[in-house]
Amino acid sequence: MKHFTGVADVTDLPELVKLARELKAHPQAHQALGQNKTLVMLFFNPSLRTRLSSEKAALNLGMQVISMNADQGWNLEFADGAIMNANTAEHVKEAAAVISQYADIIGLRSFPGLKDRELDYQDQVMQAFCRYAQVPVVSLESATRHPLQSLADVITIEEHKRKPRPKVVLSWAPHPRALPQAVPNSFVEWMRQADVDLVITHPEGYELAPEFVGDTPVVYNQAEALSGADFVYVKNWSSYQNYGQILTQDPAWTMTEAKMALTDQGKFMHCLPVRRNVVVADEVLDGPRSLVIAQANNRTFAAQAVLHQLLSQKHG
Ligand code: AN0
Ligand code: CP
Repeated sequence: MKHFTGVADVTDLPELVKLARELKAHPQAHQALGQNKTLVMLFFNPSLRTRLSSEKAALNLGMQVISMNADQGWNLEFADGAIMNANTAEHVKEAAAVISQYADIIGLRSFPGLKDRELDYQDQVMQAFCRYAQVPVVSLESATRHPLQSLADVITIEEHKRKPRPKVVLSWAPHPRALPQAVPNSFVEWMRQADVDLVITHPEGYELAPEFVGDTPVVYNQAEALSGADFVYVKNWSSYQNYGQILTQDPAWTMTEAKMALTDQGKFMHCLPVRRNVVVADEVLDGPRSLVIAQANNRTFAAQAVLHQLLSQKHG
C-alpha cells in the first residue's frame, strides 16, 4: 500500500479487518513498530473522531504525532505552471515535500467546496499530496471519500453480524446543511467489497455518482428498502446531480423506531456527528439498536491497522 485514500489501495480487505481486530484485542502490542516515527496530520477542516482516533492509533503504535490546523489563511497553489502573483502563497509541490521532511506518514483532511462538481471529484488536494509527498499519505476524509470511517464500519458490521451475509441498507436522511457525499460514496465503495447485500435508499435527485453505485440496487421507497435489514446506515448528503444542493428536508426520511421495526432486529449506524431528531430520533440513537459509539471506538483500530501496514512496509 503506497497511500491510503480508498478501498482500491487495500490489497486484502479481510486481512486488514483481521489485523484491526487483533490490534483491538492488544492495542499496545506493537509499540516498537512506530518508535522514532512521526505522523503529521493536516486538517483543512475540523474533526473530533478522526483527529483523536488517528492520534490514539499512532500513540498505540509508539509513534509521535504532530497535528496542524490548516483551515485559516493557508492558500496553497495546485496548478502546474501557475504564475503565483495573486492569492496563493505556496505551491503544493513544496508544501508536500517539506512536510515529508518531518513526517514518516502524512494524514490529510480536505472537504469539497460543493460548488464545482468536476473540481471536487478530481480530489485535487488529496491527489496533489499523494503525488508530491515523499512518504505515504492517509486520507482523513477527502472531497470524495472517507476510507478510515468505512473501514471502521466494515469492522463494526463484522463484529455485530448474526448472519454470514447480512443485508445492509444505506438510507439518506434530512439535514439543514449541505454535506459532502464522501461518507456515503466511501461506505458504498467498501460495502461492495464486503460480504454483505447492500441496498441504497434516498429521495429522487439524491443519486450518488454512478462510479460509486455501480450495480448496487437503489430503492426510492424507504420502507421497502428497510424490510429485513440487519444494518441501517443513515447519512445525509447533498445532491450529486444538482451539485451541492439541498433538494428536500422532508422529515418523513428521519430514522425512527417505527421504521427500524421493519428490519430484522436491525442495528442503527451513523458515522457521527449526528443531528438528533432531524437525522435520527432520540429513541433510536439512545436505544439498544444503536452502534454509533462502537463505530467511533473502531475508528482507532481502523487507523491503527492502516498505520501498522504502512509502517511494516520496506519504504517506511
Ligand atoms: C461531515 C460529512 O458529512 O462529510 C463529516 C462526517 C464525518 N459531516 C459534517 O460536517 C456534519
Ligand atoms: N466521523 C468522523 O469522521 O467524525 P469527525 O468529523 O469528528 O472526524
